[in-house]
Amino acid sequence: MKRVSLALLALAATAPLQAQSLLYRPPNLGGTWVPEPGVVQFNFVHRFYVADATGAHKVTNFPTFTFAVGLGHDIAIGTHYGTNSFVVQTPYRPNETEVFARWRAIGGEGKQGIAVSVTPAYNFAAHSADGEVGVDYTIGRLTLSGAVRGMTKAFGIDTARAAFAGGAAARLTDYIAVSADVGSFVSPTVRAAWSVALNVLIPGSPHTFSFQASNATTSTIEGNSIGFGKMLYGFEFTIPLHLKRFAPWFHGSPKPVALGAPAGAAIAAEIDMAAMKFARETVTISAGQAVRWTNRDPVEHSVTFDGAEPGSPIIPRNGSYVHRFEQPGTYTYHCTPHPFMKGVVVVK
Ligand SMILES: [Cu+2]
Repeated sequence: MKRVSLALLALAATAPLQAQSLLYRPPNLGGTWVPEPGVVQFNFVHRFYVADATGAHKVTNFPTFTFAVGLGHDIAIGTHYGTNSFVVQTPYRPNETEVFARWRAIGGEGKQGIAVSVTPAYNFAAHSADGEVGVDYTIGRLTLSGAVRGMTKAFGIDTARAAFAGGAAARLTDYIAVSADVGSFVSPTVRAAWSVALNVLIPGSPHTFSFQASNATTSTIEGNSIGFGKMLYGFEFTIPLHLKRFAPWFHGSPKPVALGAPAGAAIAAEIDMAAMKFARETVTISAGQAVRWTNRDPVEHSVTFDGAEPGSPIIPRNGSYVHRFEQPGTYTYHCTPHPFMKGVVVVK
């Protein structure tokens, strides 16, 4: 029994983020990810090249924004918006908007084995009904990805087209992965798209970041399938926004919570935690007296002693924590979530 629970613990420790992660997908593949219900996924791809023919080092940028919302049941809806697109040339459309729905029919992000998703989409620049079937196969630290794409009117030209893409992401550690992909239309006259990336999970956060090189401009089904004439460099940043985080906007102040020593300890000093600081950096009390900290900030804080003295749990907004000091001494402390918040209690 114990062994089983230990194994479960180990699994939980290495379980992937419950958010779209670049550690499981190469840059030009949509992958099979679907945001959790109640999560808005905001991803930002930015690619550029520098033209220095005239010595002016003009930077040309190709940003694509992704917004997607998880609706539950492995379904999401979203949009890709590329502000500098070359997908539709006649008539030239500088911007490209694609709306999509995605249903993950099999598997889950970061889970071992096969995952399959279906992504119907509409590209407003091309006036084309587009779609993608994505397949991921994850085995250990390797994820292989493939996609079959179809468009009713690719590039705004009245021709139905198909494209294929394949790639892989290899996780070197729990925080770093390398990935690459190639995608191409079923047409020798259309340049294939490719990309390579170094992907990182930002420790202690739900964010992933990738440094990439590619010849594809916009991150849409069409944009990911056609190469531009130049090599672009850039990055992608993934930001899951948990809607419940915004609850303080809509609810009043939470009820006060009292943590720490039972009432009755003589409180000799009050310290507010406000504006990400301990309002009084040093207080002096006598042995046997107590200090009360009160969190006036909208974020959580803690009182964590640098020495052996036991400290507080996480103190929520409007929470207070009382600690009684039995022995004379100098007690330095900090806030665990914000280590730059520091204070001292001197006990005589
Ligand atoms: Cu803090």
